[in-house]
Amino acid sequence: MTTKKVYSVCGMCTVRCPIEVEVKDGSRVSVRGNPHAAGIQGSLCARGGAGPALVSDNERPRTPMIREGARGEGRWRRATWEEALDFVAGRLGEITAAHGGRSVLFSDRGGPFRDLHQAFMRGLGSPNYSNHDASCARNVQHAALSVFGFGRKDVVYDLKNSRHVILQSRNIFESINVKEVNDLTSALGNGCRLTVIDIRSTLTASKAHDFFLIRPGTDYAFNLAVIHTLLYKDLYDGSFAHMWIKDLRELREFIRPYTPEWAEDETGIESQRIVAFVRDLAAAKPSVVWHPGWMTSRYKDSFYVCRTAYLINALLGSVGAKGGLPIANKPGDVGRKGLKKLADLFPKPKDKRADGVGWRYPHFDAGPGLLHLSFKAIESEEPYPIKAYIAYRHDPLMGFPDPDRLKAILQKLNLLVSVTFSWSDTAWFSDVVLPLSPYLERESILATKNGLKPYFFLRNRALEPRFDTLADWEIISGLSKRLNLQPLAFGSIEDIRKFQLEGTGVGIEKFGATGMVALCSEPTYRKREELKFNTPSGKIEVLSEKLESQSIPSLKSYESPSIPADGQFRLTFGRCAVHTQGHTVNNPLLSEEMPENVLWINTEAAGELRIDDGSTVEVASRNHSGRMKAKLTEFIHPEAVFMVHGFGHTLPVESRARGKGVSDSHLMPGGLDVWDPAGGGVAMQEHFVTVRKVT
Ligand SMILES: Nc1nc2c(c(=O)[nH]1)N[C@H]1C(S)=C(S)[C@@H](COP(=O)(O)OP(=O)(O)OC[C@H]3O[C@@H](n4cnc5c(=O)[nH]c(N)nc54)[C@H](O)[C@@H]3O)O[C@H]1N2
Ligand SMILES: Nc1nc2c(c(=O)[nH]1)N[C@H]1C(S)=C(S)[C@@H](COP(=O)(O)OP(=O)(O)OC[C@H]3O[C@@H](n4cnc5c(=O)[nH]c(N)nc54)[C@H](O)[C@@H]3O)O[C@H]1N2
Ligand code: SF4
Ligand SMILES: [Mo]
Repeated sequence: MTTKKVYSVCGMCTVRCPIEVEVKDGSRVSVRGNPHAAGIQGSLCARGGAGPALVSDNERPRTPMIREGARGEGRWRRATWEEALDFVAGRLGEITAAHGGRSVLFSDRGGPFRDLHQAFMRGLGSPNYSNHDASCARNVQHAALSVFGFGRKDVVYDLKNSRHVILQSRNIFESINVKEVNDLTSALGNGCRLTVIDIRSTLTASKAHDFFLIRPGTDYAFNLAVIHTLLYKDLYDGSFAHMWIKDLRELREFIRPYTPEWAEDETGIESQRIVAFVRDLAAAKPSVVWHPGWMTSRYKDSFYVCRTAYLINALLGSVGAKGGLPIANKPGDVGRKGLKKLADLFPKPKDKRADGVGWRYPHFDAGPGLLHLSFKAIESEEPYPIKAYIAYRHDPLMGFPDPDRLKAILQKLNLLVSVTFSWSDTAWFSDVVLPLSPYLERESILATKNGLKPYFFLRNRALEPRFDTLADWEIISGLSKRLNLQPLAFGSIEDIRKFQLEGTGVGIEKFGATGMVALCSEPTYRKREELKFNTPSGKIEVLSEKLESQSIPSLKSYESPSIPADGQFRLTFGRCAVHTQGHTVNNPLLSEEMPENVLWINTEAAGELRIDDGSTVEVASRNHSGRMKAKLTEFIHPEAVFMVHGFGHTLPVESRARGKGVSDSHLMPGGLDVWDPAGGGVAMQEHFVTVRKVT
């Protein structure tokens, strides 16, 4: 028996935890967290543990496929890689010859390996590289940019050293990032306080010292009252504010009417509880993490919830502080050189983005733009036609609201390509499916993790592909060769990695021992006096020139969310611990753990509708309905119903997932148009449904 150890990166979700894979006899694998990685120390979540089942799953695309029937009909022709890559490159060549490079749209899942994709898009001459984030964390990203001048990942959540952690619409023990779970667990063991603000009681809430069951969509009111209490009861960190917060006077003026008593009516949370909570915060400052949120594409004012969360951190002096939100170090911050960028192989495209980001909307981050606005550009052909779309590890037909409408828009394309390791609604609707090897069967380009102690890391191939699938770089190189993008037509992963490491002083052999190369020896915090913000004033800004110049208020007056009409509920959603979005529901192990989603509904509200626990209900929006089981609980706000996202699959190729549960995205009619022009995210919790008992 031969045993080998391979350092790699989990691919069961986008957190991408470092892993150690043990391979016996070239085919039997077991996976655990990389024991050398701080905060991971061998652990994985259930989904990470189910990685080998993804490899053994026969119900995934096993060869390239070219569509024969109508889009979505499911008639396919199996193709060789030669044929499939020739086909895609040929079509891309025709389309770019007729409409220019800018007529190609590409979206992926962001993250540390995106350089390869951005390089490919630059090679094609298209500015329209995008990602999923308009349906995830754009509001919090734009909030960070507006107050700090840098992005949300330029600060670290120093959970491990925190004295009080506040999770507001952040279900940390079920919507998992393994390092965050471990760090918070260890902090709780050391006496850290945990406060959870949610519309329902989650596993995370069950571990909290303080739990606020808030009326859905009123978090902004809650945060305004917290700021009011900090300022008017003089509980904030005055010396930090003096040094680093601009426009404090304007904030104090604006916040005057938003008292805890006022917030009580909005949020349903007693004012004395808010005041007592703020006193607890003040006692723990500056080692406080008020999490600004992750999946924040929820409301039309989610952007302002995130902005106020950052401002509260600033008022507590936690920005930059140990145990708070210290600044993340990039290689340059610790005196090292970063990886050489593949994107720099080609010049930056001159065209404006089709989604308007960077010109029509100068206050948004142009990096990945806003995908729902690119979809609009496909529909309107304004500012110019988009004719090809490559969805790369992305399933917008599951992850954006109102898939029927999106399908109608995608019909305008001359080419729709999906690169994926599992079937998805988008893959099924595509013209070509390019099957990617699951992460255990492929290697990736080198990547960087910024943080208190930044490091480079790599994903190695643990197994040879079972089917006719390829690695990312093989697909991109294959296309680049055919499209005459010679600089990107690398012949081997070693060549790519050599290129990336040029000038860094690090050789590839340095990755051998642990799969990672640390760029400094100890976690590095900055002194309070040495913080730097990239805003025009160099300080944390309450008033943002960028927003104000677009007639967007920096401090928006509060508007109360509408109360559901009689017989209706606000549709809310989130994640569960054992599935990732829509793409693990058919996983042989995880589908057993949780085969379907259920509808959380308040016991009293259910009683009025004569719905019993476990009975089947029909959930309906204007033009869609679905059937699922009801879960009755007093621990959800009566205005809301809740379901786990990612269910309601219909594809005939997914026998384990098909027909199980309900898709939340289908219950959001017109949802592509419901978005926030201040924060950029689609607002997916601005939809209402009816629920009735099925007899
Ligand atoms: N209604 C509603 N919509 C939502 C959400 C919700 O809760 N409700 N959640 C939102 C959130 S938080 C997010 S992040 C997005 C997620 O949206 P997506 O990113 O689209 O979701 P995933 O299911 O993670 O991945 C999409 C596809 O990528 C494939 N894939 C996974 N890993 C890889 C890989 O490493 N390489 C390649 N090439 N393919 C891979 C999967 O097989 C899957 O088909 O959806 C958002 N949309
Ligand atoms: N197991 C697992 N872990 C994951 C993922 C996964 O798919 N599965 N996906 C990863 C990704 S892409 C993301 S973005 C993160 C998401 O991480 P989170 O943002 O933490 O995840 P969610 O479960 O979408 O939402 C968190 C909570 O918000 C609550 N909520 C809904 N409406 C309101 C409201 O109006 N006010 C308040 N205060 N709370 C509200 C929900 O009840 C839910 O418990 O998780 C990541 N980790
Ligand atoms: S959080 Fe779980 S699924 Fe996601 S990368 Fe880490 S181990 Fe894998
Ligand atoms: Mo997400």
